Amino acid sequence: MTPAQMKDAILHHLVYTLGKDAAHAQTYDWRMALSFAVRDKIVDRWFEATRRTYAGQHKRVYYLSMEFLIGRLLKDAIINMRLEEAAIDALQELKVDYQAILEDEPDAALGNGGLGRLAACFMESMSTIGCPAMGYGIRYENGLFRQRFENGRQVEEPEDWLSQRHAWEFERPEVSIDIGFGGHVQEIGKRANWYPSEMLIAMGHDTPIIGWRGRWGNTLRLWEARPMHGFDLQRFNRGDYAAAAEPEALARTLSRVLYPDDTTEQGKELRLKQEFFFTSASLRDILRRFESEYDDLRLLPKKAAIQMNDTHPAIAGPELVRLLVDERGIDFEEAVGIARNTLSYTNHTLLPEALERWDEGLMGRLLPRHLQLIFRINELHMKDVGTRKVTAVDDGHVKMGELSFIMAHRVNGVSALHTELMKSTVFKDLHELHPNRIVNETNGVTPRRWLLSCNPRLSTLITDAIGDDWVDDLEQLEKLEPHIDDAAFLESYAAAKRQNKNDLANWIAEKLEVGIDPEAIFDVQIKRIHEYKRQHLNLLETIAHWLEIRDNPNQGWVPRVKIFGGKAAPGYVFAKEIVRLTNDVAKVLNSDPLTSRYLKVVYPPNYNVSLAEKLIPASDLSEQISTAGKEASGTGNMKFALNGALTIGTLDGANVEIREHVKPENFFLFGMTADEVMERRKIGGHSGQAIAADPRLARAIEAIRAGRFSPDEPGRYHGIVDNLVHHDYFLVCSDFTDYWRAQREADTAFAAPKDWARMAAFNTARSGWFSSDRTIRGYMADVWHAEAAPTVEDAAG
Ligand code: OAK
Repeated sequence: MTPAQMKDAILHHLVYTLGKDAAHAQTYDWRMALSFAVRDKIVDRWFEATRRTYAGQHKRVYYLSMEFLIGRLLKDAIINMRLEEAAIDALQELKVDYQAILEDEPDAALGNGGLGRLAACFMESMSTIGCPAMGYGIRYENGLFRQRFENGRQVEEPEDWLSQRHAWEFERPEVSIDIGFGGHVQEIGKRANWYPSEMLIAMGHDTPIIGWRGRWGNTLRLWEARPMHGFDLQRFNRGDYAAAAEPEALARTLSRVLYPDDTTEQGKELRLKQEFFFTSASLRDILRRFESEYDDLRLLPKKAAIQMNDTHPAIAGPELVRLLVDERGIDFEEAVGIARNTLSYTNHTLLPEALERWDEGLMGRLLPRHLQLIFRINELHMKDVGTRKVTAVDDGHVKMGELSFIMAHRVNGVSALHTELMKSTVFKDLHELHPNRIVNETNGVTPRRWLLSCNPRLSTLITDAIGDDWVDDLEQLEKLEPHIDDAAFLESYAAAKRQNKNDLANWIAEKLEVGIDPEAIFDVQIKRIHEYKRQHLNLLETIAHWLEIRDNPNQGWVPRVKIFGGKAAPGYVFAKEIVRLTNDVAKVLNSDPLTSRYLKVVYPPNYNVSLAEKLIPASDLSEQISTAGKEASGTGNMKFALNGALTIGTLDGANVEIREHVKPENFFLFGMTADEVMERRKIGGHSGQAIAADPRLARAIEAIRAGRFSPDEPGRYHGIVDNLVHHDYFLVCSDFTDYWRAQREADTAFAAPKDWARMAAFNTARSGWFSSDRTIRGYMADVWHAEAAPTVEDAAG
């Protein structure tokens, strides 16, 4: 596509799709016009991919996920379609600011954190590889809340990404599926009829997901809840207007909001309804497609692989069995076999508070037939394995992890360490009964978004050095290794980072009115706020360091900017206190004339995918400091390493594998191992001991306790202090001393810029393995038994 053709296409959409005259068009109108122009190009390739999937009778992968944390789509689409030059030139001619257009797009924030972002990376990788796939989820009207700070405190505001027209989706009113809840069951022989008492409709909305070079395109189908019977005219005519609209409002509630809890289970009825709603709609859509092509349901596992992204879609097991037994007359045991061979399950956390358990009473009321089937599935499993030791139903609850395990032919962890911990802890008994079921598929990230698109300076440098094959074969980055010995290359590498840091410093000055020194170490911790992720460990080190600088302000300190980003779940009191403390610490430190040139703290509000794309390319140091054994994998850690930030981290999740790849000398390791953590917890008074042994830690805690960061309310953080001193389940105090040591090592290393640049470049060169393309190939081989289809030729740029 030439710039002139692009310009014509934009103007065409501006006038005929948006009904706007160029003279009056706003940024929004230009953005929509550009999006439609790009979308047109995508649609042809998307159709072609679908045609090929049908023609080749390829096995399809179905990724069921409650969350897809996509972020913005426009730039991603432009880059993958190789249309950037055309778009920039066309817009220049039209005198429209390209960057402003990109920034105008709201993030699609249909997820909380890691699990949702992983699903988005997987969708992009499956399209790049040419794996015929479809993502299924919920089209939340309100995505993850927007975060604002008011006097340092987090305030949540509703997110409304759909208040403007969404350029990337196609409404599919013809794909409307009835979903029932409640009611009663009538058993007739081996089958049953379920008569729900409440019905609503799931309507599909399709977003094309285009892969690199436009060689393949898959679909993300998101369900919107709609009422079965819209509006009650009788009531309206009687003048009861609110009641007339009630059924509609009630049904729509189901796809209204994303639950804002990351790795905590709330056990709410609406949540269970959301889970069943999207899972059932997806399965029935899958079966409808399958039955349009094949007439033998026993072929299902050969032609479809259904992945359950954590236990949120775990009702897929019993629902698929129900659809096969009650609606298609297949024998129960055979149905369980078909379902199991089709389904697989990914576990994303072992935190006890995250493991879903549904009250039997609630489940029986909402899904009476499913509860019956769960009991039968459970009995059958116990019979098959010859023991009653493990059970999916216990103590009046259905345990969704166990149910998922029993109903899946493969169960996977998301990093090597996490997978081993699954085998030895939560799924120990099940693993012993089914020793081949658990496999590891270490997470990955898409290099298109997380390097090519977000870091153009580094991308250009890489391409100049080794060509552009790295974009879809990220392990090619190893070819950079010989260049690392070249002083000129290293200088360019450092220059790219410096320019990214300058950009970020300017952005922070403008948005937060805080001046930061681009020569300082940019030390970044961005992720959900959670005790196990230990933002408070980072804060304690910050405070201790600040106090030490104050003791001796004229000793040449290595300047540092600590950057935090992340949201706390609205009901998670401790996490919200950490948010507030971070802001209070920032206020005191940034205005301290003795220290502020050496140490600043910035906490931009509303951390999201787009902000990550700004921060990561400008980072020097990546904070991956969770209590060992608690972070299943992490994926931010991979994005940082790829973009040349050095990690300061524990032996947790994928950090272990990152360290092996980038080599131990290019990684700041500290802290206890997962085994040591388990041992340490057994010691009564472990935190008191740690505090007594380290005066720096004692002084930092005392500063918080005495109200140095909350002079107007000295007791504000006594909750945090008490927790640290008396409980400290996540062993912040016990890891502090070693963390401090590693931080000082980072200072020393940063003071030798050439050595630092070499270590950073080595991180980039060795991060290729962390591409989600590699992860997807692993799933295709070990879990889905699916093959890539022959892809379409490259999109002409
Ligand atoms: C969210 C809700 C329930 C259960 C797990 C999560 C979740 O986001 N887990 C995260 O998944 C990521 C992707 O696998 C991992 O990288 C994170 O370590 C894990 O916390």
